[in-house]
Amino acid sequence: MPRFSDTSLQNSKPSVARKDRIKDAKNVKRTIDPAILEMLDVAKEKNIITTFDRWVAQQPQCAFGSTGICCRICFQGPCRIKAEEGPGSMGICGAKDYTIVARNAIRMMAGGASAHSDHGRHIAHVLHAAAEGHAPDYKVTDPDKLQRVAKRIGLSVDGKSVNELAKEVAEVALEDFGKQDDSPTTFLWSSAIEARKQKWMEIDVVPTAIDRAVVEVMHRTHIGVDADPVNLIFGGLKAALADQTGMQLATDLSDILFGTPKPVLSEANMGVLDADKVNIIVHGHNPLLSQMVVYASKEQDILDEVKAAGGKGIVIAGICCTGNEVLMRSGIPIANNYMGAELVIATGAVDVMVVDVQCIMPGLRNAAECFNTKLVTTMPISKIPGSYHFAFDDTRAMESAKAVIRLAIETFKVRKASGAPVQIPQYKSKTMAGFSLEAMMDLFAAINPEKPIKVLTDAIESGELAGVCLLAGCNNLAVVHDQLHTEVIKGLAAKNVFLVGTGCVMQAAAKFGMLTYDAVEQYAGPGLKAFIDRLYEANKDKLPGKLPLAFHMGSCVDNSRAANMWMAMAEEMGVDVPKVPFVASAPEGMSEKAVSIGTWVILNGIPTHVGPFPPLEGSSLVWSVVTCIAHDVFGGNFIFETDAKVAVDKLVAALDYRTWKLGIHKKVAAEYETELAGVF
Ligand code: NFS
Ligand code: SF4
Repeated sequence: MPRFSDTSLQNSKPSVARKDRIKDAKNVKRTIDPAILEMLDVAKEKNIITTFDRWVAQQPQCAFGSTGICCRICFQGPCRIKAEEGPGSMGICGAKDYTIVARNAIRMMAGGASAHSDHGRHIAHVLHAAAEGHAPDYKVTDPDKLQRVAKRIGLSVDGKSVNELAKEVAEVALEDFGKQDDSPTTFLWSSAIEARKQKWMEIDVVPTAIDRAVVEVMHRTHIGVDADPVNLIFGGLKAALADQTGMQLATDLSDILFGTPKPVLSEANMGVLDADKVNIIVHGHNPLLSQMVVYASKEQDILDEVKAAGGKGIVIAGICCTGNEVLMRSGIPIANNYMGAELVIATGAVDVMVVDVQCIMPGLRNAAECFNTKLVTTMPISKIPGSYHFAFDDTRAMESAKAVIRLAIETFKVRKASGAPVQIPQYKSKTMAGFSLEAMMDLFAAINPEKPIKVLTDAIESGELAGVCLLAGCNNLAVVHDQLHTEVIKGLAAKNVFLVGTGCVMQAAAKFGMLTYDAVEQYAGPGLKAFIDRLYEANKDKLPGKLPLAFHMGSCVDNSRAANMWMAMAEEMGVDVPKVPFVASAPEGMSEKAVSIGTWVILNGIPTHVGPFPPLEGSSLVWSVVTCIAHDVFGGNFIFETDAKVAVDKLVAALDYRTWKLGIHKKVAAEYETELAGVF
């Protein structure tokens, strides 16, 4: 294979110019999900304003804001960069485009790091409380994972009870938030390979504490502090690695509390609702709430109450990442992803939508009030005017969860008595999820018990697979909902890329039947199909069904599982991560969390595609840092591209380049009988 099979792909230029990027801006039906399309008609009929209407109303959006050159950091502003030269080329304080773009960008990273990490902190507090007996409804469900995590973070495990060890692990996690010494955060450091750690040290982006990294970003972006765009970005990188720390500990501790996911079958899309049952939607992110609702829904007293109310049972279905958490561990079906939340309410079938934190549209309340649906917030930092607030009490979690279900039973009775119309779009797809890294290694171990990960790296080195892609991220109406997700998946699968993923993109995949074996037959290239078939053959006795086209690793915090995967591959291959044929794609990224994840994925040495453009284009300097220079420094860079075909071609080219380079380096190492160069 030549070094660059297609040189036209080796650039950071998007294929579509900015002015042409938003297509069909006045069309409300910006989705390919048939259930949402059906519900948009209902919403129109009932005069319910949804996010699709609000998106159209916002067009055209401000060019200053969307390219990042609007500053509101002090209230002399807003300042906008209006000219190439002269006074209008700077903010009132003299800040140039690159300072403003870089400041705005790293504040997004700090926002993302805060969200993931605060979620992780909550879990660490509950694990600690559970270990001390103060949160009796939670317990260590996976003592083996507890042992593994404890050893990895350097604790001695001998002679300690499960609760003693859990308490110590939780304490180390909590220290990662606020310790004042200059050592790296433990959960990051214990999960990265030496070569990467060296790289991060060399360029001084190692976080010493999560809170500190975030505070430092807020400080350096205050008016009149840091004006150097490169220095600013490096400060943001530290916050991004703090984000990785928070995500690693959120995943580890969730597995310890609720179990490490194993392959499980379920279903996805609105057809999972049932008009004759009590329908509860869990929406948000933290499994502390949603998993407890799932446990409570199985208790006999609750089942009796449902029956007494005339219900044929309870449906619990998920939206967003908390939906992914309970899908992974309990096979709970998915109602939809982020963009569909209001339209799920428009079915009229939802009795309670219970939410915790993150990605919960305030607009849900407007939709809920048109139906019997009760919108219930549960967390002190996340309330919505006009909705119910049931403070979720960790120390009496089961009772709190039952209270939510009882409200749903009451609402169900009112719904049934009122005879209010219910229209559930009859779309749902079968889906397989539950692929923690442990579960994947287990599959690989059936082929190579000594070195499970070698099954994957060998398939890449033999050319059967082109590499691996992590699919991550949100929904964003700047593109047609779920279209880019599904197109990117199909494109990569056809090119024999092994697909793992998290978040709302995997919910899109689930809805469109892509987490099934049927999708393997339909979309996988011959190499990918052969690989998946081989995995299945070796494991069929213990699997609940044939393996899917893409492997669902969980919620967004579970991108840490993918990071652990590429670290394991790098270790096995004896190279640093930038040499591993691994890429990432957030086809419909949107949130601050997506910005911080994308940033640390790049810091890990992984080229990362993002569909909709974050506000960076206003500074050519910052643009070139994130799309080009980052590659020279870290081995990873952003690829911004709204055209699915071009995106797939660029991702595959990045994989091919790595495979080519690895081959050359191996040949040279063999010829000179030297070690394979560790660094990239
Ligand atoms: Ni991730 Fe998950 Fe979805 Fe985006 Fe929001 S739910 S944490 S941020 S929108 S993927
Ligand atoms: Fe304007 Fe400077 Fe204030 Fe930003 S910090 S709003 S550029 S004066």
